[in-house]
Amino acid sequence: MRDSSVKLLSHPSTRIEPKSMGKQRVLSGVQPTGNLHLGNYLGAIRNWVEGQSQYENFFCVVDLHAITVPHNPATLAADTYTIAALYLACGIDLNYATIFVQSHISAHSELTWLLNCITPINWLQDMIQFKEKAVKQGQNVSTGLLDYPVLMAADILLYDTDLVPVGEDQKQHIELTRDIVIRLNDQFGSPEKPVLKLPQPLIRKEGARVMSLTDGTRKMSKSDPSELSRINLLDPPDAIQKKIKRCKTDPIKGLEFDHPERPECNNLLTLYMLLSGKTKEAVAAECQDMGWGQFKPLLTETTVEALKPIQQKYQAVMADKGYLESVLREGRQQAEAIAHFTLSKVKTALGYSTPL
Ligand code: AQP
Repeated sequence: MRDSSVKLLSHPSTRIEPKSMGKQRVLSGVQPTGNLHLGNYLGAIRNWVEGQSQYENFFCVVDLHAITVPHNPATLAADTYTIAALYLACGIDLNYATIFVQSHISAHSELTWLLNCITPINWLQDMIQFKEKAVKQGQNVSTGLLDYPVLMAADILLYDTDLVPVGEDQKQHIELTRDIVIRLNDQFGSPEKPVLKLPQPLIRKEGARVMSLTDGTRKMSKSDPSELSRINLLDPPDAIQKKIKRCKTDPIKGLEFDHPERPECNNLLTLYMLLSGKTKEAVAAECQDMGWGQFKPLLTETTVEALKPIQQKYQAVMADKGYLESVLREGRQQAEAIAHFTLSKVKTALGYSTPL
C-alpha cells in the first residue's frame, strides 16, 4: 500500500496465521445497491469487526442480490468495489476474514436452483421483506425478488456456516434458511449424516434496527428515496450536519430512551450511544435535561469523529486498485474451493451423476 494510513491492512499474501484453527464459521454480506449507511454499519459490519478474531469469517459483496430490484448496469461493478473497500475501511482484518464477490463464484447461483426445487413457494410469499419491496415496485416485481431468500440461503449454506451476523430485518430469512436445511436433510440425508449444516443468526440487541432520520418508526434504508433519511458512511461533515439538523424530533423537553411515543428520540440517543461508545446509563444521564438544540450539535460532532477514520482508510484503499483486486482475487480462490465442495456434496445427495 502506498498510503501510510492503511498500514494496518495486511496484504493477502502476508497473513500471520491461518484463519480457521477449529473456529466457528461466520458468513455475512451487504448488497451493492447504494451508499452504505449507519444502519448497515451499526447493525452488521461493526459487529463483524468486533467479533472477527473469534471466528473464521467470510464476508461477501452480494451483487447477485443487487439485481433483484431495478439496478443500473453502469454503476454495479464500481458499487461492488466500493462496498469491498468499505469492509476494509471499517476494520475487517484479512488475518481473520475472506472478502469476496458473490457473482465471482458460480456455485451461489447453482445451489440456489437446487434449493429452489425443494422450497415451497408459499414460504417465499410469506417473507416480510418481499411483501414490503413488492408493494414499492408495483407491477414490476421480478421472480428474483421472490427468490432472494433462497439465494441468501445458498450463500450461507455453501460455506458450512455456523453463525450469520445480521440486523433484525434479516432474521426471518435466516429462519427460512434453517427450514430449507431441515427439509433437505430430511429428504436427502439422515440424522447421522446431514447434507447441510444448520446455521444460527447472530443479532446484537444494540444497533440491530437503526431507524430513519425522517421517521423513527421505519428502518434506515439505502432504498429510501429521501437522502435526508440516512447518514451514509462516506457523507462529508457538512452533509452529516445538514441531515441531523433537519431530522425529525418532537417538542418534549428532556431526552429519554425507550419512550413508546418518542421513537425518534430513542433512535437518536441510540446512535449517540453507539457512536460515542458510552453506556446507555451514561447517555441517559448526560442527555436527560437537554433540548434538541443542545443535543443535535453533540450528535453531529460525534458522528463526524466516528466516521473520519473510516473515510480516511476508504480513500487510501481506493487509491490502490491493484491491492483491492488482489484481496478479491484471493478471496474468490479461498471461497470457491469451499463452495464447490459443498455444491458437489448436495448434488451427490440429490442423485446427480458426476461430470465426466
Ligand atoms: N436500518 C438498519 N438497522 C440495522 N441493520 C440494518 N441492515 C440494513 N439496514 C439496517 C443490515 O445491513 C446488512 C446489509 O443489508 P443489505 O444491504 O444486504 O440489505 P438491506 O437489509 O435490504 O439493507 P437496506 O439498507 O435496507 O437496503 P435496501 O434499501 O437496498 O433494501 C444486513 O445484515 C441488514 O440486516
